[in-house]
Amino acid sequence: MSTETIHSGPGFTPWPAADARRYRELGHWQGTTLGDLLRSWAARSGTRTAVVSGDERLSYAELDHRADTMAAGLIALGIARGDRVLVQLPNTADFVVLFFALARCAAIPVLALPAHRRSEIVHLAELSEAVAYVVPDRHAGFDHRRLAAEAAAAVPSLRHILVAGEPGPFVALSEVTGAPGPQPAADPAAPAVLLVSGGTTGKPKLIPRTHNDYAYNARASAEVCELTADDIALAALPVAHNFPLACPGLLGVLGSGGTVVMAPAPSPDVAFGLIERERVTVTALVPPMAHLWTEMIEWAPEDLSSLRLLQIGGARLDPELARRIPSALGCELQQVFGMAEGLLSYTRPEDSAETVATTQGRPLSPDDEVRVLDRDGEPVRPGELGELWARGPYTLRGYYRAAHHNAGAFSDDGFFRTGDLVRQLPSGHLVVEGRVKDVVNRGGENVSATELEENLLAHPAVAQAAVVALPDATMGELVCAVITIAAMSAPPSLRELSAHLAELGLATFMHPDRLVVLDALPLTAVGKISKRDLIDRLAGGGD
Ligand code: OOB
Repeated sequence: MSTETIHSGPGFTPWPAADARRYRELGHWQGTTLGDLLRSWAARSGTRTAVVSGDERLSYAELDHRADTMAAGLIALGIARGDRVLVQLPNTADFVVLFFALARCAAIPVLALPAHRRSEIVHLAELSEAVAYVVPDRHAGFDHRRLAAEAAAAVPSLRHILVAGEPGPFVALSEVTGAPGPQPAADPAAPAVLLVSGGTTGKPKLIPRTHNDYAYNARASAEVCELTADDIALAALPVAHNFPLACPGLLGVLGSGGTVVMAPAPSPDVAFGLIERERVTVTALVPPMAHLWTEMIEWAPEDLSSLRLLQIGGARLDPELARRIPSALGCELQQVFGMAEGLLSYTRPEDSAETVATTQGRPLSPDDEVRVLDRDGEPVRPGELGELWARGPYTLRGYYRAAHHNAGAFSDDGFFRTGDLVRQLPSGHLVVEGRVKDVVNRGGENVSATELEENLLAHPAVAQAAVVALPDATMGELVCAVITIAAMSAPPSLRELSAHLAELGLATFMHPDRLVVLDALPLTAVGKISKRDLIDRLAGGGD
């Protein structure tokens, strides 16, 4: 197959030639594949530790060699250039070796998260027409070989099931090796990876990220985070997610010559011990987990003093929690607003503490273009609320194999419609105010879920809050507040919460009609509060 066919092949929307030329001329796109990047990192940092996973420690040279031997094994299995391989591995050295081995076969990993189950896996395998599916034997109490058997029965394109660990009826990933030989040339402008969209509605979509754009994503992020070869990063969130993978994450740390420590879970009982043992300097979390860390740190005997930077992103961070983090955890905080589709926004080391606590930073690249538009597609006045649209050197121009959806998700001139409601401050900093669709339509009045959640969180007894719509025959939708209770507090009644909201000056139509108190809120595969699951649960009468 010629590179041209892959490049313009079905499902992938390349950047227009003029933009591609500009991004190359500006030095953002360097024309190197991820497989070749690892080779240059190994030449530079050969004996240094690249990856720590359990008791295993891989130097850069060992990682490079294992990627080559696994690539040879994959090629022997018939994995060819442009083939998609569904990968569902937890944070282990196997993930890293496989990721680079696939790059060296010019094959494309489809990065499922360990928490995905049958409906997502079958959908992703069908959509990508994956030829292979790679799973762990068991992870977090779940037997992935059974899921693999179901997927193989349902999706005819799946020719190989490879298992990290005990293979059962399938092939052990450890057996997929061979003497390193010639490898197919990959096109740096072709997709290196298909990421799974974090969207909250409908089935997940696939996001093609090219070698050029993803390498830039990781390199520029590493610069903003001032990573050096002395940094030791904890991959705490599932590393198949864009944030711990490339923002700057695994790829940014390896590009800086540092060490990545793979954590099997982000929870304090696992992560704190690894931070102490490996002298971890930087990690990334979603807000619910950051909240848990600040609660548990008081009781934890571990020494976290090596930590210099905690990145938090993926969902709205309560400014109160943001202000507490530096003193509670003894490190700097960075807010990261990002999306698998591309655009990243970071607070910077030179930002004031208040800017870090209350904004989601500035776009990563000087060549990121952002527009904040009203419902009619007109720019809002500076500082006003609108929908964020983005275009740039690492923001996709189309979802994979989604022509119909793409027609509504991009402007004619290639801006991606993020679905996020933001304000842009005169300094360029973005403040994310919620999702366009995250409103409850209560008898024609629009209630912003985020605004109500912020006000609920201001009540001392409320630890977490999520506002969702409940269908209602007369009002269309009712406002339902779901909360968890702060330690040592009594649950407030709906009437008490209403009084609290009135005191804060919130209009009566925004007050919740229903209150549900839960021990814990359901989370998505990466650990964000999952409103979809919450709505399903409420509909099922499970409260
Ligand atoms: C990250 O990526 P996704 O693809 O899982 O989710 C993207 C969506 C954004 O469109 C936005 O709605 C929300 O998650 N989000 C935030 C946020 N960061 C992401 N909402 C409020 N504040 C933030 N800081 O979640 C992701 C990818 C790369 C880096 C960081 C996060």
